[in-house]
Amino acid sequence: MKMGTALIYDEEMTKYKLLWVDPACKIEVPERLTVSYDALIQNGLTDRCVSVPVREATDADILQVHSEEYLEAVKKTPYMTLEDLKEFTLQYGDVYFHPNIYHCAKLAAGAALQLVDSVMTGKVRNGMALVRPPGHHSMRSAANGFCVFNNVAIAARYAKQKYGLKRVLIVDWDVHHGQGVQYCFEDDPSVLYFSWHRYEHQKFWPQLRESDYDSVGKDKGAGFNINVPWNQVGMKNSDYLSLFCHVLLPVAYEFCPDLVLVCAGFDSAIGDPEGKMCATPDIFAHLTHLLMNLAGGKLCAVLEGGYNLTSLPQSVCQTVQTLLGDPAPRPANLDGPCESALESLHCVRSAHRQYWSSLKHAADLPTSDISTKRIKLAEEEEGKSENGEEETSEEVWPEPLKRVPPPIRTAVVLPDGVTCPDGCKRFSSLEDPNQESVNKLRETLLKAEADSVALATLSSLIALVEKMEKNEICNGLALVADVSMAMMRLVQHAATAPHSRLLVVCVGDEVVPSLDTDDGKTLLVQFSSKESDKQKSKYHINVCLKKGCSDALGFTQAVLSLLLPLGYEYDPSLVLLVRMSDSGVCDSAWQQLTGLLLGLAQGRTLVLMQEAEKARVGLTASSLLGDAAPSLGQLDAPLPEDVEALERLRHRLQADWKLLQTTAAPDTGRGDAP
Ligand code: X5A
Ligand code: ZN
Repeated sequence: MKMGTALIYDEEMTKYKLLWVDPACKIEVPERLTVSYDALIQNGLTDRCVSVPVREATDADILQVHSEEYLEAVKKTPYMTLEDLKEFTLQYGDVYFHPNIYHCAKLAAGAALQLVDSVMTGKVRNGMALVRPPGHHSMRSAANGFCVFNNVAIAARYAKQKYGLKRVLIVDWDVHHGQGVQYCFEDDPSVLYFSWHRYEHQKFWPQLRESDYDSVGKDKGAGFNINVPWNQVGMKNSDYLSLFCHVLLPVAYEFCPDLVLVCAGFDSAIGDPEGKMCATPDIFAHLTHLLMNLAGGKLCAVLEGGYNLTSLPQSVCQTVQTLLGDPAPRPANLDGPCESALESLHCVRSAHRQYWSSLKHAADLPTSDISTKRIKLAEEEEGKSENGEEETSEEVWPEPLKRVPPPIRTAVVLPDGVTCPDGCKRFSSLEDPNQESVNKLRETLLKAEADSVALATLSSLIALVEKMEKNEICNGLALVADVSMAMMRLVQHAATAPHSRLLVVCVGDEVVPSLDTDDGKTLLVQFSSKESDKQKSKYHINVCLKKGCSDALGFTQAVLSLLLPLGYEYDPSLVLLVRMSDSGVCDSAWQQLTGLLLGLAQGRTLVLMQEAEKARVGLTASSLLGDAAPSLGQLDAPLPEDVEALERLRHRLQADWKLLQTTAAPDTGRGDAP
């Protein structure tokens, strides 16, 4: 099933540049593209992608978003003198023209359309277009912020029209607000636009009132525009992940897009002179991964900004390598979100809770009035002296490690008679000549095992886990007679390894034998429909859903806003996913869970299932192999009790797990409910 990744690039788009002195524009250089493409070559990624040629967007394509007057005006720029170009440029903000930019702008928009075509026709699963000029600031009748035509907005209109798509999600992770995209779809409920951006209470370019969290869309489009203002610089990986887990992903799954477009700007990465943020390039592997199971995996990333010529190519590589299906690296040093990020998160959730069932129980707005703060800060700014240009220390960060996927992606331990799914490797410890450690473990751990078949299975599991730890196998799947017992044995085994951190995710009501988890070497999260009586520890969490795991959306929301943040903060070295025979989980939700968990522990997930569930082997293996999970479909809102219970559980666990926080201190409002 796994299809390829398109890469669209054409050197022609490096053939325009700033021809005069303009400090605001000097960072938008042709090298942005060449260093990115060279890095892809260096990492062997271009060879792994399907190279798709660019084309020029037609007038008709461009007119889907831009006015005729504007298009006609831009058409004249190739024939202008330098003086005329300068003059023409002056009517717009922070942009420059060049005799060749119109040609490049047509190619940039056309590249986005070629990408949409490649994905929608099934030629590839996903892809990225490396383009200049960028697009998300350009408006119906105006160039702006280095952008001439709005590449992604044009692509969204095109996708809707040509392929009859009902819903398109646009994720704008560029550090600037794509106001052009917002204006284009403001009243359109078929396009959900999410943007986070450096804002600093309206002090940062483009300094628009309508970039704030309270611009939620208009008329029928109310709720379909999500702005996350960053009011401080220096946002880190945990701030970005927190926004994904607690705003974007819950809403995106509820929206259920047919296609995901990414305004993929990398000026939100560390070292960027515009963004001044501190998120490391590897975070883009996770942001990409987290979007790759929406829309059946149909994702098109189109380059926007990114001006640090070191972090830009690193971030591009992280994105493309993830699109290709390689496991993401373990995210470096995650802590909780900072206070300012929490305040933004809190405001956005609160502004959108009337539109999205997953946010329905978000807390009220913080009592400190954020808009008052904005006005006050704006006034303060007026009185300030002009020489306020703060000096910037050069940011340094380690180069991301090469991501070398294990030679074997998915190994399966199956009873005789169950066929091995395509693409997987049947695994048995008996075939392994080098089983000293297994034999030793067998003696110490498995003495109690009377049943020889069970014994063979358990030693295979332990051997498999060891190969996963040694990076010889990425992930695995096993059918076992007794899932609880296999789980216990693996937990005991993990406890003996020095650096092991095991995340155990149990799906179903079966009683889990109580594990000694207090040393932090194991984090156990169980999803069930049974309220648990005993007080669990920080490392033993029971997520109770009234409808159990059979409510696909309710269950997925719990995965997104509880399990993922816990998982990211815990940072396991291995994930054990246990499917109990009474789980009741539907196939698409199960595949979503499996796919999402692969973002943790470098994709090292071992799935345990009861033998009777052999009918689920194929689809589980497909998820482990990296196929996109099928989308859940547009579903009814989860049970309000379940959403509320989840909110309460999150609130209770917040003290121990900072990534579960969704409100700024001091905590007020309904989040406080017992
Ligand atoms: C695409 C993009 C930034 C413009 C900044 C102007 N534009 N100060 O990142
Ligand atoms: Zn930008």
